[in-house]
Amino acid sequence: MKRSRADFRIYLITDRKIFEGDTDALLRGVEGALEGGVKAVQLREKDLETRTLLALAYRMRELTARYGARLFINDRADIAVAVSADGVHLGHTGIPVEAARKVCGEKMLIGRSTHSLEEARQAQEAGADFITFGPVFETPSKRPYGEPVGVKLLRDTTERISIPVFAIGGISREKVQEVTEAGASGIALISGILAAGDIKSGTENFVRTIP
Ligand code: TZP
Repeated sequence: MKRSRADFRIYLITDRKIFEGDTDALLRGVEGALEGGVKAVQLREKDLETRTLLALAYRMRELTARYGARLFINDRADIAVAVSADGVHLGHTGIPVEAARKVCGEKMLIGRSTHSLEEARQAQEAGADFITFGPVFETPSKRPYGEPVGVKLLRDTTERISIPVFAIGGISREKVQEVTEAGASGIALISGILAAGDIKSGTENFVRTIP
């Protein structure tokens, strides 16, 4: 694995829509994943109003801290700082990495979503600690994330990038070996964990595959 402060291998991303919008159910689902061994969670609830998101972020901070797991906040560097998250995860529409670094300081980690080698290079040059790269495969909710980039482009990217690359998009247990062989340091996923019938044992299966 590439040496980095982003030393986790499974990066769980939240989506409360899987729980019909119920944030208590989402927190229970995330707790199941933490019990199963997840060590990094990204709170990604883009459509929540700021105060509601902040309140959820505090609860997520308390929960992840109890399990010794990292917490990242999607896009909102201000909320990440306010709740003492471990980092922020930036998409395309949010503030650039350099600006987030000014807000968050050197201690916090910065992740960046990327979809091409060029974006991956830019994220690294701008000082991101790690990137997600994808969608590698078709995702259950394909549309918003664009066309799958495929394993070959993932490999081309990991070979040219020195920060950790987390493969994202349609990652199931069966795909883990393929993406790690292509150089991914870890996997980032929503439905593979949160849509499982038994989230804890589903997560344990992932942890066995990518410890
Ligand atoms: N970015 C690219 S694909 C994706 C994001 C947030 C969704 C991943 O969801 P799933 O259910 O793990 O395919």
